[in-house]
Amino acid sequence: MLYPQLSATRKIYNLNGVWSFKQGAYQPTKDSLLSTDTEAELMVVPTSFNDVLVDKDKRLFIGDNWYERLVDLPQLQENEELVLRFGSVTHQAKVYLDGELVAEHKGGFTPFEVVVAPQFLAKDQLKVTVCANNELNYTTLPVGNYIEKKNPDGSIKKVVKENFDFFNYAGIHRPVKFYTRPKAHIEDVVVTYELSEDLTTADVKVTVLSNASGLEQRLTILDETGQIVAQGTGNDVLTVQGVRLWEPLNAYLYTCRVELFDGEQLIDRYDEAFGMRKIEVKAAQFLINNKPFYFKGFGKHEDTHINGRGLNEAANLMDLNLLKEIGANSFRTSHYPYSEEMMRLADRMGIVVIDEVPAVGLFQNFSAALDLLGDKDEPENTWKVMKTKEAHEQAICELVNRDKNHACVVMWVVANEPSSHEEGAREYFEPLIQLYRDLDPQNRPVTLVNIMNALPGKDLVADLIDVICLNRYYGWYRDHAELADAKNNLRKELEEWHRLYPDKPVMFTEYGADTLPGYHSMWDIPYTEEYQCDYYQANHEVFDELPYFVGEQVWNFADFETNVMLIRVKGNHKGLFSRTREPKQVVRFFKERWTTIPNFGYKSGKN
Ligand code: BDP
Repeated sequence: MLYPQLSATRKIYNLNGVWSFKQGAYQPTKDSLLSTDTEAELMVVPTSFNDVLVDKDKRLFIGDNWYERLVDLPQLQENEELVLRFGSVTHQAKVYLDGELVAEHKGGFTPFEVVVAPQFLAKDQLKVTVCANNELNYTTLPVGNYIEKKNPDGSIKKVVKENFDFFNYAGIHRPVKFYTRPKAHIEDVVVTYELSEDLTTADVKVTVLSNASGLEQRLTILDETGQIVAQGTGNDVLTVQGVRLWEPLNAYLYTCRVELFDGEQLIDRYDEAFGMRKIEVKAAQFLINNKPFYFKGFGKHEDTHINGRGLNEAANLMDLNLLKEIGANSFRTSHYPYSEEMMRLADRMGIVVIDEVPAVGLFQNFSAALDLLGDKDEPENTWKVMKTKEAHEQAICELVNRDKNHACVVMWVVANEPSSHEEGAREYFEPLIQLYRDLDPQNRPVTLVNIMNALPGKDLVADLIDVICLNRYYGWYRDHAELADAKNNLRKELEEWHRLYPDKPVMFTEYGADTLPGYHSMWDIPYTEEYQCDYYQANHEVFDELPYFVGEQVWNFADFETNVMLIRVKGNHKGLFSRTREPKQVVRFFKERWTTIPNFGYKSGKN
């Protein structure tokens, strides 16, 4: 799906701002007006509604969250159509125009759009109503434990206990836009390229999806200065000489201009930025542009004060500036697809991204939720109780469709910490991993982020993926405050993975220790700033011994909001930065380490 862009043939109207809002029952009709409902209040778009409402029950409300506004309609040309587009609505959306249901979308982290049908364009004004439902259960991604409780008055209260370790923020999280496009238009652009062996020449193939027949497709590739470097039409392969590669922290983006012409008349134009780089996994190395890359970076969250999970572009830019400042080069979109705006920023700044679907919580009675669930029946087999296959397939399709052209994306994640050691895991994941491989026009590597319970030998899927990505907490959840034991056990486990899969690179996608800034100790006492440093030091000593260990992404970039749990002190505090992005002591330690580890050539691969 194309990101909305202004062009000679397309206009954009921003529908962000203040909308009417109500939780619970509302039936949009032709004449209804949410703003006149006695329970209606105001809400800003885009943002999570949770923290903005300043009321505990509303913050934790599960069910239908209604948004509505009136919009003055622009005048359209005879040959134009109007599209209503949402960057994301979390988690299930229903969209009504003048009270009529026109679109539904499941999944809270990917865009969707609907063409405004002609009957809605006859008036000057249109009523747009959106229902954002935030229920999660065993059919959705992420997975939630859905419970219904009885209120004293007999009514039902819906409750979702997250089967994952972040707060279930919801609402209209990303921009809402109207855009116009010609009725005969470009629907999608797929850019692939074949680089010569020395990476200096590229044969670029641009596949244009269009609903128009009989129009000429003109293709132009421009460099960053706007100079034309290749031109062609339709199915031509466009050859670019003297390629400037997209490199980590040294980005270079070309623009692929796609135009539809009727004779000499321009019908539609769309510019897609793209970078060229080569990704390959072999001999226990992760190669970018034929050079062994070392991942230095973070698992993150879309999480800021006030905005919750809503788009916060200033925070995004600040985070990537901090990421660069500390000497990092990458992040993982844990645990869901991040905004299109963030992906575009990463492309421009040369930040390497591991891209993840919201497949988190695929572990029945995941420990983070355990103390909330209380006395539950014995867990059954995850793969018998989860009914997430359909949602999972859809999430993969929509993610690849959205992010396929991004140079920053170097690998796909099929799931974070699923129960990959339980019977049925292989049958569940094999077709999903294959789906990524079938869909991705750039054939990027695919991984599954492994949980500590699925140790080598127990895990049932590692042979199907390209890179062994591990979330490990030796020195925190295991060997707590026993860093010498932590090192030994970590080394033992890594050696075992390498013995089983000698050709696959191994990396950490999570490791970390909760740390409360301002807590200090002469000794290695957990939660202190000193312990965080000692914890990382112990882990790094092991990483540095192993030639097949190709990356370290810490958990987490910043402290973030979670559900209330015994093991969470107003959120998860494993950040190197606080939630307000103030550095903990460990930041200096990382900066020293990461500015001395080169992006390329730090590890030699197999030993
Ligand atoms: C892992 C999860 C992550 C948690 C983290 C932690 O992937 O979402 O926040 O551990 O416990 O289980 O801090």
